[in-house]
Amino acid sequence: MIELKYGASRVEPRQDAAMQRFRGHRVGQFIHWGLYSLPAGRWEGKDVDFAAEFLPRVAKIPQQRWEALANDFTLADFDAGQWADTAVALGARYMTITTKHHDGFCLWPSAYTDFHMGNTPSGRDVLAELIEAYEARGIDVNFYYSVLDWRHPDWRFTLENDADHTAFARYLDFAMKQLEELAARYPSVKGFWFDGTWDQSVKANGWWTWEVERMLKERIPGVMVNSRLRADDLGARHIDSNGLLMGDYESGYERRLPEPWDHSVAARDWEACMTIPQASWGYHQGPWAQSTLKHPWDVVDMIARCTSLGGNFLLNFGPRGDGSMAPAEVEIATRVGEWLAVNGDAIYGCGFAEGWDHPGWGYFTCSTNGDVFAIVTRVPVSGRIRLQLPAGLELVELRLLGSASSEQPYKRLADSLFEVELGAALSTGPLVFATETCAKAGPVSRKEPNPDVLD
Ligand code: FHN
Repeated sequence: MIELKYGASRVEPRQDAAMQRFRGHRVGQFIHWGLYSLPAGRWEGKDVDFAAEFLPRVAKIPQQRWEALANDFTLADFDAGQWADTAVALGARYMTITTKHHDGFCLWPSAYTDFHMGNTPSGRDVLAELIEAYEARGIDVNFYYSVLDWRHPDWRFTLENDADHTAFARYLDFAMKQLEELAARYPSVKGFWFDGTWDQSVKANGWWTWEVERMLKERIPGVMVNSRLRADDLGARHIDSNGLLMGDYESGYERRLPEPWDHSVAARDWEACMTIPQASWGYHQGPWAQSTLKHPWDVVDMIARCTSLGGNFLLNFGPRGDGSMAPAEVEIATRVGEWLAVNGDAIYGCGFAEGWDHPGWGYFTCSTNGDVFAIVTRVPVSGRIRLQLPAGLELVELRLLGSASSEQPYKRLADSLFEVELGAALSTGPLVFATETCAKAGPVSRKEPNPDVLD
């Protein structure tokens, strides 16, 4: 073990009520909204085919012109209730909103910069409005905060000399004050989601990331902090130099998910975040983004995959510059939510199904009471799946969620192997079967070893 002052604060996952609540949520709504939502990936009449929130960098927009966008951020169509309704439609149990992204613009009236929502025409406290609307619907609110800040004069990517160290120390002080401010203004926030922490300057200041976590937890008991905030004494990120998770859950899966058979990830709490278009977090109006929107069943597949591996899924929305949600994203949310309304028993509060091998046709999930669900997201051309039970279990019943039929659409192929006929219900999207099993009587016969696979 390496002696670390700023490494992980625990060896085992958190088990307190706030953590268990977060773990059970499984589905969250991410929101990227800021000045970049106004140009929405287009500058001077030309589409810039890159993530919309990177527009000022990619299109090399002069700082003054970027800041002038604040005058157009009028919130003409912003309605916190409408956003929260979209989260309800999605079936999200929590929401994470960008309080400050890399361009430095703050969605709250910060005392430590002029570049904030309070200095836009409406001057509205949108974070307060959002918290009220979401919490009224039973949805937890978390804050995204970018440590990286392209605008702040003291931000440094690397620390080359004494002057850099001095400036960056001022920057860290500024960011700490902003975080204290957020915690004081919005004490019901349930978690902080940090980003922009990958530069050498931050990695060289692991103590600060540790101090931020400590400060937030002292001010808001139970608050969650993602691993992306953290660096240890030696600059290791997410996982400290002794292999232990820093923060409360691992947040390294961004626009990618673990392999479906990689059960090792289930040993930790984790969350994956995902865009609806291929690669933009902020709203991008061009065909580069709009022609790549995910199908609702792709999203369901990802939710099921994350749940089956013990992780949460945070689906990003990019509201438009006027404050309205993009209709195509609302439509996707609604379709996913309709599926969850029928099949949510297999997702909320569920996790890895110990002993059930990953099936090629989808996923197994397991509730806290041990109920196992078979989620069929990849239908074989035969319209049938093979259901392999763990050794020692007997199948008693299969119940198709959302169906009143008591028909048992399976037959035994071998000892613990069953074939399930999927039937006509397929058109309604991924099917979920609740399995009822019992222990087998008599000696347990193990699966035949596969001679092509080496253990
Ligand atoms: O650069 C950002 C990006 O804009 C977005 O905020 C995502 C969300 O996870 N995080 C960063 C890249 O890691």
